[in-house]
Amino acid sequence: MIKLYGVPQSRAMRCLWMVGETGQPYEMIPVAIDNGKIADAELLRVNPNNKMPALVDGDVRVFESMAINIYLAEKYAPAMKAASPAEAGTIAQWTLWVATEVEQAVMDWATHAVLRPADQRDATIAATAKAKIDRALGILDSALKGRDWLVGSRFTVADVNVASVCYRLLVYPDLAKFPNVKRWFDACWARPAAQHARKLREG
Ligand SMILES: N[C@@H](CCC(=O)N[C@@H](CS)C(=O)NCC(=O)O)C(=O)O
Repeated sequence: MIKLYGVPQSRAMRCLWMVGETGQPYEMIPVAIDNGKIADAELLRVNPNNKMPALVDGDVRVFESMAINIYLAEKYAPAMKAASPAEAGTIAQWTLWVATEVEQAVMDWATHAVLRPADQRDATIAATAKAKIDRALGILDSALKGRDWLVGSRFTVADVNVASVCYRLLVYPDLAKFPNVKRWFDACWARPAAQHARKLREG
């Protein structure tokens, strides 16, 4: 059975969503945390970075949340994987884009506009992050003009990857300024597997 190491309150939620899309049975293995730090010999054997998520599927071991999702699509969700070299390029494009150009800004904005108590927030970090997010959302909005999904005309792993990294933007006040993104984001998060992953995370 697929083993997914991590807790839903971490980036493992992205893979919980994707494994739910495959319909495959899986086991979620919570990692041991000591004094706020991961202290889990089993996780370390699977992921030498000592970070979650990590995945074991028979002889296959994968770390990096986006790579885990691509593996799951390749192996278990044929309709969600690339159907051509062009689609493979576009799936990689959006996946790498969200991980390298967007993720940190989303984390910074969430930390300094939502998560920390008001007296521990840095307004400059929040504003800088918001400017980057607005720019990214503009790019995404143009890409989604006249289309339902990021790649081809069906829901793919690219949609899971981009929407799940943007999880914190579910409470982004300016999302409605990007109507194509809003329509797409709502459709992504309405999927049963996404709802289930959210429920596991949020309780
Ligand atoms: N790029 C990695 C990042 C993984 C990551 O940083 N995971 C966090 C939890 S969300 C973690 O395990 N942190 C523990 C640590 O850094 O010690 C991925 O997307 O899987």
